[in-house]
Amino acid sequence: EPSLSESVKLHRLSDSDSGIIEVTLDRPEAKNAIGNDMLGGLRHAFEAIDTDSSAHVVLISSSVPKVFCAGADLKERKKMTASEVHSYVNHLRSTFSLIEELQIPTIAVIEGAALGGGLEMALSCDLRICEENAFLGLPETGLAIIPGAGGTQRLPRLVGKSIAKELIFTGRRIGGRDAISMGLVNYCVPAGEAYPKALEIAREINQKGPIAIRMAKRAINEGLERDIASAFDLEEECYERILNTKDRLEGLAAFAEKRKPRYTGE
Ligand code: CO8
Repeated sequence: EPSLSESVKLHRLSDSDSGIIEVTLDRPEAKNAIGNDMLGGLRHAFEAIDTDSSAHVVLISSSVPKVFCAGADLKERKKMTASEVHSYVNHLRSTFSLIEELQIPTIAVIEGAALGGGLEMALSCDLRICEENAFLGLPETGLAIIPGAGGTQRLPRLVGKSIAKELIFTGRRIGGRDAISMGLVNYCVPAGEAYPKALEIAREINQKGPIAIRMAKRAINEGLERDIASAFDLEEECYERILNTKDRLEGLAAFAEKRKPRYTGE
């Protein structure tokens, strides 16, 4: 596959896993800090994935031991003018929104540090799997800034207002076990097991009706932003969209014939 930037690799799994796409952060010398090159690479990767109807689920992983992502690149930041910082942060925000609004599910594989913008990226994903020795935090207030790429909004929506405030006000790093008890991650597993766990979940999703998965994600994400009556309307609209699919008929046929369905995304 083409390399999109030095620090972001895009890879499609093979054979029956070919609906699974892996985006790997690969900038060991800076612990996957998000510089301009990585930001451009992330944007290209997710734009490509969003227009690929054969992509069904995305893993976001790191090739760097003990690190998911160290957040914004603080060395590049130091050299930026005020207007460059402004445009960098806007680019970071819109890239994380692109991840969040991707039509297909995304899973962050957190094998180590997920800090600042690194945790904000993971918060933009649908699911998070971490290892026991991972640590997560939003240290921004210690740098006299606030989480500016969605952290003040996505964290409280995920773990509640009170816990989000404690994590943001103190900037404290928490371990994987605390993260699971707060509902910040879906699973906390022993070292070395996050990737296999994420792959197991990706495979489960990959076998489902692709349009159904897209509609389910849309109904949940957009519905949570609406009042309940209009959220039910949205569910109905998403349901209507799957009624006319070939895959729905294939699902019924497979059930009747006691075999596995073969979905085509039509
Ligand atoms: N930016 C740039 N370089 C970094 C960063 C970073 N965020 N993190 C690590 N590096 C570099 C180090 O400077 C070091 O470089 P060098 O070899 O030249 O000294 C190299 O990576 C290795 O780092 P360490 O020696 O520290 O490696 P360790 O394995 O001991 O520790 C950690 C790894 C835990 C990741 C540690 O490096 C760390 O704590 N990094 C800082 C993490 C941090 O504070 N991140 C938050 C940044 S703020 C942010 O993301 C805000 C985003 C929202 C923007 C909105 C603003 C308005």
